[in-house]
Parts: sequence; structure tokens; C-alpha cells
Amino acid sequence: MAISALQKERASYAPKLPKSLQGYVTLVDGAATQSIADQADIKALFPNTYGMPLITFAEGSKKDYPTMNVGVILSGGQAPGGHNVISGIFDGLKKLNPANKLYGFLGGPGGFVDHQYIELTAAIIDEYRNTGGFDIIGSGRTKLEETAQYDKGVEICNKLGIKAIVIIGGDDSNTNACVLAEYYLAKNTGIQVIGAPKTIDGDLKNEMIETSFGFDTACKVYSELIGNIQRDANSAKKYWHFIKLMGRSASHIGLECALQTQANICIISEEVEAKKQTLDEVVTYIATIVAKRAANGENFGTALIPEGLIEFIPSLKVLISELNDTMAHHEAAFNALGSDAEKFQFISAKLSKTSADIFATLPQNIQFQLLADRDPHGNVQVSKIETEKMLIDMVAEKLKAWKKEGKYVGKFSGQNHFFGYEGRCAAPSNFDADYCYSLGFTASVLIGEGKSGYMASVRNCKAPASEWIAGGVPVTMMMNMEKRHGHMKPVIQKALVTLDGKPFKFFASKRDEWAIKTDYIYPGPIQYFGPSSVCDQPTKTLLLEQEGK
Ligand code: FBP
Repeated sequence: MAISALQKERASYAPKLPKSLQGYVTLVDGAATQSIADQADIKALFPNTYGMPLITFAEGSKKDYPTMNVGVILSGGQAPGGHNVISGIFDGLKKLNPANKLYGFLGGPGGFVDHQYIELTAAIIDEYRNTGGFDIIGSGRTKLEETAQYDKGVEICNKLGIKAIVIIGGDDSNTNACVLAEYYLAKNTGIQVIGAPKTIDGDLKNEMIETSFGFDTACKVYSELIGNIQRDANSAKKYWHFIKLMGRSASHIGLECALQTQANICIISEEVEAKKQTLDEVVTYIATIVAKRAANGENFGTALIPEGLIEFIPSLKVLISELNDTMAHHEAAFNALGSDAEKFQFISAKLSKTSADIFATLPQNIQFQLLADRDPHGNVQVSKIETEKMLIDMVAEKLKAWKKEGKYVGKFSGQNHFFGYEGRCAAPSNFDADYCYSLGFTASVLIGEGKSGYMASVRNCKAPASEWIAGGVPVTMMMNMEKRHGHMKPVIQKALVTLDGKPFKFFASKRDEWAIKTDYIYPGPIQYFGPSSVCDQPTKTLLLEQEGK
């Protein structure tokens, strides 16, 4: 297979490991844990995995481990570094006992249920070290939620002699991993389940998980592109670039990119919701900055728009929730309709008056996009809603009106972009390459010591990798009860942008200046070789969050 010059050099990169994982390892039990909320409910639902202690690693001595086979599953959207988690698991298992084997389930959790797998040999692993993507075994969004699926998993584990499964996924996949761990313990299957925190969205984090892997690389890729666009904008001085950034509900990616590039505008969905802003208020905010810059003769700029914005504008949130329910209730009749216009009429007639009125005011392409297929959780696929285009049109309309009133003098020409898939499979930055490999290695140690219901955790990430603190966190510790599809369920709490957090506060203290002044930063491409100050820096979000800790 032909590979690029960079890939060739990068294949020999040896990811850095925390000191505690470099030699023989022993486990140190910390204090017993509790869930972050709803302790009695979570305890009742997880009698076997609730209250387990936090685990850290210390230097140990040589120990004999029996042979064991392990299975790995990639779940959900791609995130840079997944291949390094797998190579970390592989190397860690071989260190425990060279006879250990690693199997990869193909195409995500579905491969576990349908018994699609390959053995991951040293030759396969070597081909994928330090590369982006999840193509080594593929990923998928099948949810592991039914006992019939768990039982099918037991069958294949027994057939292959698999004693542990590692599920690499986001908050929902790790919630399901914990339910699976509990089920396998209750049924005495002898199969352990360990999770690893993945998602470019950055919304799987807490006191014990400082960041989800992939966030670092993806944000660096988007920031490079935004920086390039800013240079173009500042050279040509004729376009306003509206850039939608992935991240589903959370605005962490937008916030991090704003911190890296000092874009003129960055909308934070969580703030829009907290301030109960209307769509018109968001549009007015953007148009005001466009007008102020125009008054200084600068008819150009950049505006970062979080992917999930539309769901955080209170009136639209109600509309979307009604759409989700109505489409689910009338699924057959809705799907039988031919044109988008018919679908729009059919659904509009079933909405509350307020929501129907709001729906009618939206541009037609957005109306139709809101009626498109739902994701497996029944939610609208925000990556498919062209919010950035809608905002360009609405800002243009507003500026036209202001021009008539003499409130605006300038030219507005919008360019739209959506950055998401461009960054999800990039070659992992040194941070993600090291972090992911360490997470995988950690998972193998937890497996070797018989642990289940834990998530691999690597902390102190602002320090050099040798000083990182590796260990395990009981997944139940991160859980609370939330309403999902009308029922209360135990779930890992999603981490959205907090308005009293240091990254947001820093951004809020600077944004008025960045809006008007042209004070762009051009981060340039990710560097894999060179000085550590350029190559090994974690995200600004992580540095701000860990400041003083
Ligand atoms: P995960 O939560 O599974 O990590 O996926 C993240 C994400 O990239 C979101 O940012 C985005 O909204 C979604 O996946 C897109 O999903 P798909 O790949 O199915 O189009």
C-alpha cells in the first residue's frame, strides 16, 4: 500500500507514556466513589459496579499474568487517535503476556452483536500506528442497549476466549459500556468491560477525565483552516466568512477555535440558551459587529457558529422537540408522503400554534432540513442543518434594512463553510497520539488486574506526558439520572460549555476587542516534529481549565 512521506516517518513515532506505565505496574486503590448525583437510584441500578474505588498506578514488580484474549469496539463518530488507543491496548496486553490476543469487532458495536471480527496482529497494528481514522476495524452507531445483544456478545466472547471488552466511545457509548459491565458481572459471565473517552466534541469530561481524545487534533485542524481563511479575508478585505463547527450540542470546539484564532465573532450555544436569546437577537448581535467593522472600513471578518446552535435558541428548541415527537408519532404516514412541501404541510398542522408560526418564518431550506431523517436516538442531525447559510441570509436582510434607515454603510458579502469531517480523521497531534496510546495502555493494565465498569483515565495533561497520572475511574461515578424519551435513565453527564468556567470567561473578557480589531492569530498546520513548544501543546481550553490545579 502506498503511504505518504509523513505517514512513513510518523509510523516510527514512539508515543510518550506516563512514568507509571513505563515499567511494571501495581494498582493503588483510592477512596470509594459516589455518583455525581442521584446516588440512591444509581446504586440500585448498578449493585455490582457502584461505589468502586478510584484507581491509580504505581511502580510494581514483575508478575505472571494468565493468557487472556480481549475484544475492542470503536463506537460513534471518528476521532483522531483511535488507532493509538488500539495500539496501546495491544502493546499493553503483549507486555502482560506475549500470548495474549486482541480481536477487533468490525463496524462498531454492531460487529460485536453480529459476530464480525478480525484478530489484530502485530502486522496490522504496525500499519495503523499514529494514523488518523477508525478504518482499522471501522465504527458504527448501533446502540448496545438490549439484553439480547449482550447475550449475543457472550456467545462470541466464549467462542474466542475473550475475557474483556474495551469500548471506545462517547458519553452514551460509555454509559452503555457500564450497563454491559454490570450485566456481565450480575450474570457471572467472567467478561470485563472497560471504556475509553472518545469524541472530538469535547463533551465527555469531568474531574477525572480532563479531555476526550480527538478534541485536540480536530480543533487544531479547524483552527489552521480558520487562520488561513482569516489571512485570506484580511488580504482580499471583501468577505465575511461564516464557519459552522462540529460539536453537536456542545460549543467546546467553537470556543477552542476562537481562543486559538481570535476570530471576530464566536457564538456559544450555551450562552444563547442561558440568556434566552431569540434568533433575531443572535442575528442582531452579528449584524452589529459587521456594521461596526464596516464603519472602520473593514467589510470582512470571521464568525464561528456552533453546530448545535439551533437547538439552544429556546423557541427553536421547543419547535425541534415538537418536530421530533410528531415525526416519531406519525412515522408511517410521514414517510409515505412524497415531497418536502407535503411533509411540511402535514407536520405543521400538528404543531402547537406557537411552534407552527416559528416554523413558518424559517427559510424553506431550513424547514426541509429540520424534517430530514433523525439519528438513532431520534434527534435531529444538527450537522445537516445549514445554520451558517441561514445566518448569512438573515444578517444580510437586517443590514439591508439598517442601510435604508441610514444605520449602516458598507458592503456585506458572506461565504459559508462547515468544518467537521475535515478534522475527525486527521493524523493525531503529538498530544492525541500520546494521550490515546496511554489510554489504551491503561485499559490493558485495568484488564490485567481484573477490573470492570471502569473508564481508562489519564490526568495532569498540562504537564509533560511522563508526569501524567494514569488509572481507572468507575463509570458510575460520572452518572446521574436524566429523562430520555420520556423515561428516567442513568447516564454519564454531558459536559457542555460552562459560563463560569475559565475558558469561557477568558473568551468573554476578550471578545469585544477581537470583534472590532483585526487581531487574528494564524496557528498554521499541526507540527509533528520540532520544538516541544510547537508540537506538544495541549488545547487552550485544557490549559485554562487546569490553570492553578
Ligand atoms: P460522537 O459523539 O459519536 O463522537 O460524534 C461526534 C460528531 O462528529 C458530532 O460532532 C457530529 O454532530 C456527528 O458526530 C456527526 O455524525 P455522523 O458522523 O453520523 O454524520
